[in-house]
Amino acid sequence: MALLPILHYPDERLHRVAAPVGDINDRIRQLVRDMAETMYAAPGIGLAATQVDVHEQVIVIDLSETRDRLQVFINPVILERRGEAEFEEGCLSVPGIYETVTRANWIRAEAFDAQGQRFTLEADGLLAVCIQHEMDHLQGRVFVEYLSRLKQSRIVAKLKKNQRRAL
Ligand code: K1U
Ligand code: ZN
Repeated sequence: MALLPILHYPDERLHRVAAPVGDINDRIRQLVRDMAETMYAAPGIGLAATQVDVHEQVIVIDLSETRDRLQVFINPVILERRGEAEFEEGCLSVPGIYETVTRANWIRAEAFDAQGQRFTLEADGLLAVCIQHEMDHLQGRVFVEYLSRLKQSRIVAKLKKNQRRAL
């Protein structure tokens, strides 16, 4: 297994649109294992392939406290959305920034697992938020892009300052 480097906003590669996975084969299963290791190490509760500079539709999520309930979504599609909820979100590609975003509070989604089995799932609360946040990554969208231009430029300035401090 390998820890993969995570791209940081405003890296242009975070804006690439991910292609559907054609064949769920050993290469994709290795990518899933590496993404899971990277997410657990960060630590985070989700990760999209876009964030590790792989532009294919693969997401991993684990909301469990025991960190042993990995959920894999390959070629995910949202079939239905209901309601609205505000949630404070974070992002491994925007370290140290937490902002409130409004999203659907209930979704029905379809995806393939790492064995190539299609499944559907209904989600609410944090799981619904996390799936939507990760699916946005696959579309090249980062959560801070829901905020005002002023907030976005303040966030970019803060991230650059933090990067300079870390050198
Ligand atoms: O996409 C990502 O960068 C992962 C992101 C997922 C997410 C969090 C909150 C709302 C929506 C989506 C994160 O995991 S940020 C880190 C985080 O939330 C966390 C880290 C450790 C323990 C608990 C939460
Ligand atoms: Zn994110």
